[in-house]
Amino acid sequence: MKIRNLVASTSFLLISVVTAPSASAHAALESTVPAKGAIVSKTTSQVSMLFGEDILVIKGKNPNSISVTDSKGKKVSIGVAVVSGTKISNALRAPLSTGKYTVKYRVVSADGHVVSGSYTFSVK
Ligand SMILES: [Cu+2]
Repeated sequence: MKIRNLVASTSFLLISVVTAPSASAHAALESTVPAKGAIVSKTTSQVSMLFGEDILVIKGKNPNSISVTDSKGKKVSIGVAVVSGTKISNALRAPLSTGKYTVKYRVVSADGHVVSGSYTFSVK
């Protein structure tokens, strides 16, 4: 192999590694309802999240969870998270009291990767 070809193929290899779709290879959080930092009414009865890719559902087993707690750490999410394609939602114990709420989520992408995080919203 000529040096120039070697350099070319090495560069190609490097580019391939650098541009490997690590972020897009699994479900990234795209939007939430309520939105991050939003101020919503007491009648808000569920949280839902939309991901960029399908969320994994194993028949009879749900590896995905959403937990919503108030400012004192008291859990207000009830039941289990419901998954439908790229959407996951969880019911809340409405009506909610005024204050700040933290949503913690852990979902498994269709490719098996775990995506987790948290955000807050407020009730006025
Ligand atoms: Cu992935």
